[in-house]
Amino acid sequence: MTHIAQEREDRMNHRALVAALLVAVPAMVLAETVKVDITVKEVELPIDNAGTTAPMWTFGGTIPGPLVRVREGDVVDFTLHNDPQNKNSHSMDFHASQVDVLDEFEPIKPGDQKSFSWKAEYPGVWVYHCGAESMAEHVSRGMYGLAIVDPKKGYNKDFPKPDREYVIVHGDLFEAGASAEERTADQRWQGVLVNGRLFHYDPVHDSNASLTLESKPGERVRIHFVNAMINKWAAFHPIAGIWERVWDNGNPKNVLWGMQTMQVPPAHAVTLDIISPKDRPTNNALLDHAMTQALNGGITVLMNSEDADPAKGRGDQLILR
Ligand SMILES: [Cu+2]
Repeated sequence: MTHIAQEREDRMNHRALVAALLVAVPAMVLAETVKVDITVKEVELPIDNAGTTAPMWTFGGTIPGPLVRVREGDVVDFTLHNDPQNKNSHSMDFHASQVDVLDEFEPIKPGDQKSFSWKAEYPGVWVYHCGAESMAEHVSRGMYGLAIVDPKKGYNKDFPKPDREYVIVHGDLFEAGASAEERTADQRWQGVLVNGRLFHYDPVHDSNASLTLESKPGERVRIHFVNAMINKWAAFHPIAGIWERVWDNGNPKNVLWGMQTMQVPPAHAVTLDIISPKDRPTNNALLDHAMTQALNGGITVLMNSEDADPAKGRGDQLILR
């Protein structure tokens, strides 16, 4: 065979292979590269429903920081920006990544930026946080968020598609002037921030609360719960309900059935489903059942009624702000 004929045959074989792959593609979900940029901002933020503010440090200006959602197998192409207005160095530690703590997670100065990539190898719910010195201060001033890595296989009978999904992140509120050492020793602790505010979604304990989680009777509501408190374990329980299933770390392989109270250590996350009775409107209180933590901010009301707002728990309303 001449050189040219061989080349032609190679090209045809290559085309046949590409055609075969294209036929197979609709059944597969192709991995993507997802670009994520987050800017650290040191800002005054409201920490309760009355609008009381405190000096907080944040990813992107909110507590928690932006929800990063990708699919198992995707590559996250990440850039951290440290706003030039800030006074402190900051870093990013994605629990979902497997990299080098001294390289990717190194702190950067105000005005600097740092890029790194990581592959989402495991499905689940993963904390991210700042790891700059003192980590106790940076995290307890609000520098945390979460990444949800959806399973490559998608939903099935063992990991059913929910009707609604909500994110609840519990973090600490210390007195604004508490030092790094005091925070580390759990001194001058004031309460539990639920997605950045005390009693954020609890009009029962705070008459200034204007938001609650909502669902219709009988819907499957999936809660992605993150414990971002630096020293305290959370005891996450749905009053007047039962966790139908719980997936530890949010991984579909780690399933528990019919649970009451889930222990969630600092810097860990779980995914929990609750299904309310179909036949009548009901309410649940989703709380940290450790009483000091419940009664100092860590309670959320879930209202199950036919009037449930169809937008809540869907689209960009997983974290109610
Ligand atoms: Cu920081």
